[in-house]
Amino acid sequence: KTYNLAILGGSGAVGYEMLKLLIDRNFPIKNLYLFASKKSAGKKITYKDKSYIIKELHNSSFKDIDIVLGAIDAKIMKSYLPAIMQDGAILIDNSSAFRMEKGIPLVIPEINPQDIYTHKGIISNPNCATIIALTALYPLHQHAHIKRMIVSTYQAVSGAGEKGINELKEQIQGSFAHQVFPYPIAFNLIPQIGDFEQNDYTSEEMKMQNEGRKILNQNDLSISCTCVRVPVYRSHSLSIYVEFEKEIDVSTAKNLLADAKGVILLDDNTQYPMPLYSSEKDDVYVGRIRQDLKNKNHALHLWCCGDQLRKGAALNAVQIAELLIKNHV
Ligand code: 11C
Repeated sequence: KTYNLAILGGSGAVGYEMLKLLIDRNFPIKNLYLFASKKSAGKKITYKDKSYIIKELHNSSFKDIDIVLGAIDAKIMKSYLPAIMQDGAILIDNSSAFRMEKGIPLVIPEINPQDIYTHKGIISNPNCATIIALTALYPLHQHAHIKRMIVSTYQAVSGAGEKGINELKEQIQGSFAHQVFPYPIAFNLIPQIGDFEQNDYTSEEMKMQNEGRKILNQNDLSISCTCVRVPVYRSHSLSIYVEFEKEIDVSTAKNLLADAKGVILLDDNTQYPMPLYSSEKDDVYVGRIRQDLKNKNHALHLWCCGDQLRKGAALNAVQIAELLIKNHV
């Protein structure tokens, strides 16, 4: 069987990764349509000798579409939902629009693939930093059960899409103008991603706890985050302190991670994960695993890097689509 697919946001950084992955992973495609706003309509996107013309997104775009991969802004996504539902397509949405809604599965295929069976037309893709952190930590969680995490993120500019990449490029060439980020990002670090909430954390910082609780089905999970934008084009990095209910030591953690799906262990004190290695790769790289100096048997520190356009966005969505068709859901 083959399927009609639509990528919403086909002219953007995540949309392009979705296109590449569908082709490279031989997704059974009947027709593939790329949609975007009027501004990008008519643009030609080429991958592996095949070209796609971006079409303007309308409410009527979803006729005969089986699977919609959403890589557009949350508000715009919400406005198209009635049309998608009416035409009976399944939406796999990368935006934050529906992630925390009750009854809408929020899925990382390595962690909670079973949740796809509960979908009623929408499956949400978690936030990119959340996917990268949880993919790296889930094998340890299964062994020792995570209680608490303190996370600092180092997030690449492409987390803000193509326009984030362009802003860094222009600033490296000498421009000080900035529109996408609140301050110049070239040669700088900006400790704000998203808007500030009442508790002084940013929206991006709250996502890991809120989404983590839903994905792991654990309401008392405590995650405090500091999210920082860094002048790296691609791949988010995270420094994580993680406390467990049960005992765990470094060698057990390394063995678990060495065998884990979607994870590459790179930890021998001459080699460690860096965006340089993880960019344009599917796996999350994990290393620098150390025991906490005080909470010795129950807490670890580690460092991980993952391509947030791939596993943090497009790949996770395509994996969900693959699960759907494999299981005829
Ligand atoms: C960034 N993670 O790096 C953000 C973008 O909830 O999916 C993605 C926001 C989200 O800017």
